[in-house]
Amino acid sequence: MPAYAIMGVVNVTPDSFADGGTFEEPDAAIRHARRLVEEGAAIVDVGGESTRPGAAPVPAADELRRVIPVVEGIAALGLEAQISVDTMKLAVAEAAVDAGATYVNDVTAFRHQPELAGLVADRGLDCCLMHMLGEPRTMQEDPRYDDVVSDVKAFLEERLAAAVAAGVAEERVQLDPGIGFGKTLEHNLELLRRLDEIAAIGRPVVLGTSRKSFIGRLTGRDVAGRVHGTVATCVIGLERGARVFRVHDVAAVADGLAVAAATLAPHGP
Ligand code: HH2
Repeated sequence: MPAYAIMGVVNVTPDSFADGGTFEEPDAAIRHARRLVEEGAAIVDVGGESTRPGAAPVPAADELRRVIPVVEGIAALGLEAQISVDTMKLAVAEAAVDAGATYVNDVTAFRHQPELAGLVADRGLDCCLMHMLGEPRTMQEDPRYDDVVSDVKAFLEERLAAAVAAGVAEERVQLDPGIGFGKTLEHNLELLRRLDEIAAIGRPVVLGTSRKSFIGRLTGRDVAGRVHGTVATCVIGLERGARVFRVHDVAAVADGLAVAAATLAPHGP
């Protein structure tokens, strides 16, 4: 794996917090994926269910209808990028894999449907297991930890072990602290500050800070104005050991990471 990879977000939803409704039409989503790859994304992450705070679950039939034509369309382009499906549902992941996805990004870390681990194992897929406290509908209601970094780390170690026990090859697993998923502003900053402790688990760390509300809290910007703050979090994240950056603004983050990576490793990539 190269020093880092950018995962571009393709939300095929009416209600995602950052870009809901913008890419609801399959053609618009497919064009957007092509653009993100041209801008430097090595992975495109296609999702049909918003997990923003307060979001209601989406029935599998709706998620399938949103996601599958887009995965098929992106696969048909033959881009130099891996297709990821952002879902917690076995039926959606299975259909997406049949359509060309080779990466499963599950924000419940195989807790919603443990059978998802079997699919990842059987098909030899890559996966991302993310930490979330509670569920999207209620996760931002007074989240508490003993020590947020130790708690998230213990959770990710447990989910990694569960995935391996279900037959997933350890080298296929990436881990994500779940920025914004049941976390206060201070929890998010503490996780970012001490991300090296999560990286010490020994699996690639995925970081999803893009345009999130804690950046808005710090800068006073609305969602569209959070790109500079997002770049700052990615640069810090790279320095603290993150390897995959899940972002909406690929071109800006690619520039920031290129400069940061050259500075951190002056003798070559
Ligand atoms: N964040 C979101 C969704 N999926 N997956 C991972 N691995 N890490 C994240 O931080 C993460 C994620 C939320 O962002 P977005 O998809 O833009 O919004 P929404 O959930 O409203 O569609």
